[in-house]
Amino acid sequence: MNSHLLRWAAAPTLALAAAGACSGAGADRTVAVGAVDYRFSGMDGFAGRAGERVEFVLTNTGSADHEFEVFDADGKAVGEVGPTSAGKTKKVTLKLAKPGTYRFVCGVSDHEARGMTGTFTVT
Ligand SMILES: [Cu+2]
Repeated sequence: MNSHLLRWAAAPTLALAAAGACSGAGADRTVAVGAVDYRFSGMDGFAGRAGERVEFVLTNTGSADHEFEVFDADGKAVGEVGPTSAGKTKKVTLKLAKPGTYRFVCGVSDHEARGMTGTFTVT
């Protein structure tokens, strides 16, 4: 009797979900941010480390649309969670490249003036 051992090299399943686009792939951590009419929550006590990638997950529990835009210490736009409707959640992964005081605002209408703004530090 000849017995043939057939070995099937199982191809490694490398690419499960190849393109992670820009949703959390490679983020160093996730921060949940809340938006209501008219303030943010969840950013108290947040501080970043230069070079890290943070996934900001914005949940709008208000009734108006809200955004979450981030600017670095030079006032340069880092990125944003765009207009998010009431009851919805959207997210973005941003690289906090440089140290300094960053600013975040809601860019919808006059929401910044109504108090939807704040800062955090990156060291
Ligand atoms: Cu807003």
